[in-house]
Amino acid sequence: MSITTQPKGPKMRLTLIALALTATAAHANDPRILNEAALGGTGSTPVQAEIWVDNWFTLYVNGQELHSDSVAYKTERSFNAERITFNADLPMTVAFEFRDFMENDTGLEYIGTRRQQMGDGGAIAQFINASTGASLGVTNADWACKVIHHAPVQTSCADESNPQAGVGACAGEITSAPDGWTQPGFDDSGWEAATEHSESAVRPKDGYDEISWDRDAEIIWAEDLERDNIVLCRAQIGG
Ligand SMILES: [Ca+2]
Ligand SMILES: [Ca+2]
Repeated sequence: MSITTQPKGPKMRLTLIALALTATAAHANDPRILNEAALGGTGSTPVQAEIWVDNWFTLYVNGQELHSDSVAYKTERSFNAERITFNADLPMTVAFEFRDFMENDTGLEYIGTRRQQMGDGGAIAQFINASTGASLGVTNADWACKVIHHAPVQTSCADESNPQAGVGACAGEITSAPDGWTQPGFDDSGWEAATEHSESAVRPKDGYDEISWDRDAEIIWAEDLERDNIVLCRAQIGG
């Protein structure tokens, strides 16, 4: 009776390389990581937008709702990138509603668990002419933003054993979006400039690395990554 030993070395390495390639391909094709959609629409310029948001967004173009993050807002750890194409007339007004995940108006997540925390946001987007590849605009401090959900008012809320929305440290500053805020003619002169945040502060994950970001594209949010939970940001680009 003989014992046959499996050949090791090159064959094993090839198997590992094949497995790694398979895993990479599966990752890139996973719509939960990078969702691609052709939206059509009217307008004279074909546009491609690439967007990554922690955790969720809706995009309006020239006052019309165009697209929402394909991974539902309430999905835990819903990190993913979106690559969409559509037609638009330039210059175009792009307006995002960005949302950081929260379980309720305390602004907290994982409430009642050891992971109870405020959670943090962050968003980056770039727009190109899909025919020529020319950049139309990227997120940066030139964008104007308005916070419509800020909570909790004091960070100590995150340490409470039974945090109650609207009570004490867990109160919030919550308003509705201003009428017409997505429209090209809306006056955003009273809004704040977007705050640019570093990769090390935001720690962008799933989907972010699938995109080749323009070196000028910045991760934006309002000033407070943790307590500014719903942020409206807009800009006129492609002019
Ligand atoms: Ca988050
Ligand atoms: Ca938050």
